[in-house]
Amino acid sequence: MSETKSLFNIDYNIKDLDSSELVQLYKNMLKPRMIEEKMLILLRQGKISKWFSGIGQEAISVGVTMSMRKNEYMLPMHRNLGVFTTREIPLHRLFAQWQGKASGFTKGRDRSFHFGTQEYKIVGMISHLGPQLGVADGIALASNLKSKNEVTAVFTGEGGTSEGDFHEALNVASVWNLPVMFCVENNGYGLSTPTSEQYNCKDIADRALGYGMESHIIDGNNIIEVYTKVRDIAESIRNMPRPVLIEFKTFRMRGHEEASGTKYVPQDLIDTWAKKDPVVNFQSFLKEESLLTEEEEVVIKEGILKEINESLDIAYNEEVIVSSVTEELNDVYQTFKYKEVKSNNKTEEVRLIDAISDGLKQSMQRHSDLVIMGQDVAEYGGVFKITDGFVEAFGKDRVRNTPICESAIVEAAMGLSIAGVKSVVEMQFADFVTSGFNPVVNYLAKSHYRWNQNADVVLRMPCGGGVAAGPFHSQTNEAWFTKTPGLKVVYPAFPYDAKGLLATAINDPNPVLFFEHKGLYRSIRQNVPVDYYTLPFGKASVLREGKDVTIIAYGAAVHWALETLENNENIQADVIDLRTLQPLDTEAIYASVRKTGKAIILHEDSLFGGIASDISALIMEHCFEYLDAPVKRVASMETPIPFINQLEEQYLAKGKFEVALKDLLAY
Ligand SMILES: Cc1ncc(C[n+]2csc(CCOP(=O)(O)OP(=O)(O)O)c2C)c(N)n1
Ligand SMILES: [Mg+2]
Repeated sequence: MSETKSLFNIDYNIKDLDSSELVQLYKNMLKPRMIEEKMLILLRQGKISKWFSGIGQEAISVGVTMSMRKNEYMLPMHRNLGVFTTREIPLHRLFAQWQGKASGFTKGRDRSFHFGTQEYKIVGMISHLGPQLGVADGIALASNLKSKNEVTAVFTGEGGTSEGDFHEALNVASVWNLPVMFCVENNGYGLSTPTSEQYNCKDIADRALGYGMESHIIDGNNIIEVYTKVRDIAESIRNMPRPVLIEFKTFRMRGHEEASGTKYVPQDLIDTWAKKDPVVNFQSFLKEESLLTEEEEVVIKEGILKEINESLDIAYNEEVIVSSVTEELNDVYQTFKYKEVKSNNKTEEVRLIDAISDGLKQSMQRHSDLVIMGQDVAEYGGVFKITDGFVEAFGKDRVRNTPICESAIVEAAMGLSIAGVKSVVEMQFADFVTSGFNPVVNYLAKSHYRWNQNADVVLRMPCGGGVAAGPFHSQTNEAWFTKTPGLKVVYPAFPYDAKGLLATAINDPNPVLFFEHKGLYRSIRQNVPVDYYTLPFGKASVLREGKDVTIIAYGAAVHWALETLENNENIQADVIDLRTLQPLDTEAIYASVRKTGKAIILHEDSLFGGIASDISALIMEHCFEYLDAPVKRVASMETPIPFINQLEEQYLAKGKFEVALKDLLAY
């Protein structure tokens, strides 16, 4: 081989591969290369908008994809065209995707490689890079739970490894022993940033040690090495499920994206790596070994070119999407046909916390693969003891303690949903959702709209003040989520509603944030059906009826309003408990305001940008002629929520309500 070695810049050791496999590897690398060359021309002609080149990195996409079984999920990034082509997605569909045409994968809603397809078991990236890694964890967890012995392959660049998501995902995968191949394509740069400014260890593979994980370093430009090693690693993971970190050493031959150029890259580096071109070298090797003739080469190239051109024609000739407002809105959520399960007559007086716990338990019984994840939710029973006894009833597979990593767990929940498994994630406190904010608002919320993939996830959010717990254990942050299309937001005030709405939240295939007010957990009691039942979303409950004024509230504020009315028996008010904020029962609001002519909205959240503002605007827009006074909003102070009782009382809206209500009545 020494002569061979001097001829090629890459040392090919073909091991057990036969000639047809070798030629197949070559063809699979050539196709993305030729597509890219065509795209660069189209880019110059202004026919496509943006291009992230994977030229020089094809061996990784192709070698990894050929190591995977067709039913195993792959989560590629922006330079992994070879994954899509090796999975044999029809090129015209890829081109249509890039042009935003209907036969693409996102109905023109997202660009380039930002799409997934269950048909080809590919889950494309969101722009934020890192979240893919945690989503892979979830898919792999589903494989373990269903004893499927499948591998999940996820990609990241070396730049993406600096994101918290990378660390969280590797840690979770290791602690849970998930069958994931974490494929790091170390191509020297993250946009303009060289590796020396990105991380400070010798090899990224070294990080695996810290997570208690196996790792490998592979020459990413050597297709034989990539394929044979990854094939063996994948097979070994199938036999013994576990995570493996693989660092592929390679180089980004072109700019970050085509418009940005490569000025900051030293020319000698580009020249050195050009000699290691994975496609050119392998072609020379095959020819030298007489595995590929000049004529065969020509035939292969002509075949690919024909396919590219024909597919481009199909895509170009496809009509542009005519957008319809209805279709756009309909696709934000997966259709959910609410099924009412009626409660039987047997009731028991329970606290809010018991109702939630019982409801959750009954859903665990009804949905045999429903998984609960959260910090300390297993043997400890959760910090509020909602899941006390669940491990004994359902086992540790389904009631999972998580490391402290909200991002990775929300991402894992997304991955479970992709693999068809429902989950409930307990945020220890709603405040901590900030550490998993990105996957909530960008992954869970947007996936159905983007590529028809629902996120069958309920996030339980113990929230709210009045418990002297200070700025980080008392917030009620529902408005961060009602703002984001794609999420549903539930906020019950009573045990009966909480239990029935939680059952519906779990049945609903869309992402639901389920707010549970901590101050109500043990203070509010009610007779609640003992057995399972459901309640519909988008239906407020009218707790009291009166002709003078409409009071609109949710959560703890409902109780503040009721208390105020108890102290003022002369006030005749409609009290509307919204119960769900998204969807919002606007009809109940309008009907009441049209009757009373006056509306006051009370909530625990601070005023600006709170839900009261939107409800006020809606009333103004829909009931203006019926109003006898300006709509009033009563909310907490525009400060963080403070710790000590006296400050907290001053902060909360509760103390301001009575005066505001009387002012409105006197208007
Ligand atoms: C959270 C986030 N921050 C920044 C960016 C902008 N951005 C997109 S790709 C990229 C570089 C990624 O580098 P690397 O992970 O090494 O992948 P490569 O492009 O080299 O394949 C940056 C900074 C982003 N998309 N998301
Ligand atoms: Mg990089």
